[in-house]
Amino acid sequence: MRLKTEKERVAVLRIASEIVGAAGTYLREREFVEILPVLLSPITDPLHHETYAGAVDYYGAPYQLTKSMIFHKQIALRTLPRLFCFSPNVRLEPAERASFGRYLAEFVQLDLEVREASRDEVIELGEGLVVAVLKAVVARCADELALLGRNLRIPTAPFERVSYAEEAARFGEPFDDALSATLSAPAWVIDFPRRVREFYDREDPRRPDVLLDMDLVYPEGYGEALSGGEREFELERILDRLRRDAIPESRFAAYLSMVREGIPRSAGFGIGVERLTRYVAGLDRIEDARLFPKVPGDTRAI
Ligand code: ASN
Repeated sequence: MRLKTEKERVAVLRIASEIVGAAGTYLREREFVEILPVLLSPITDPLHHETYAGAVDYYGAPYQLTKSMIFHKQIALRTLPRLFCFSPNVRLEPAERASFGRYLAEFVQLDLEVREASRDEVIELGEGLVVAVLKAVVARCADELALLGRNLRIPTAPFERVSYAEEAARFGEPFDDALSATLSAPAWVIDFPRRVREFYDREDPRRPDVLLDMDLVYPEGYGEALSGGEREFELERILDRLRRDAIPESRFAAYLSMVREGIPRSAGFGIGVERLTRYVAGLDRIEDARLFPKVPGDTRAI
């Protein structure tokens, strides 16, 4: 649906607020510590697709607006074993992406990382988190869901897992929307090939070019929910990935000096708050999931 009344907008904002509260509670109860977001840094997620740079010149120093806190999560794990952050991300997406209804040039992701964790462990955590959040919304926002005409089904864990290679053979690439349209419960896509992902997701030591990563895909055509995986943490392997992806080491000098000192093995993920709100509230377009949305290409947004 598209929002038509202020009452509907209030209902969505209450649901979004419940999502943020319930997710934070779920993680705190499991000994996660919430850290404050970083918005400016010489290093940020290179992402796999092109966006406008988001560069800020500060006394000649090339700072960037955060695209994801992946590197800060890894470095922060030296201090805290389990952490999360409601992290504002600025990804100045090209205008063509507006038509998908699920991109914003500024959004918030719930980004988390766990020291010494495996992909299976963070998959289980993700399932628990999504189910807990949906249950909280159904229990506490029943009036809001009714007003929006949303009949939200609560999935049961474990969710189905499908491999990237099989789905690419079935639908072609990219396939998240086509796959999502066939699903009636969230499902994991695992084992992305190296060519479609960033250098920090860990390559399976036994299967070159296959990553130990995953996406969660929502049902009913709502598309991608979450991305994450196990991480590369050893200097030689990271340098090798940079070389193979033709990324100059100088771009990540600040990160590499931390890696040289040592960062822990880890796994984690980030789940988009507006996309989760869109799915929970049953919204056609992501701009209805928050106030002050920045739709790709819209330069009049405030
Ligand atoms: N936050 C994601 C992760 O932890 C990365 C991303 O948003 N690109 O894997």
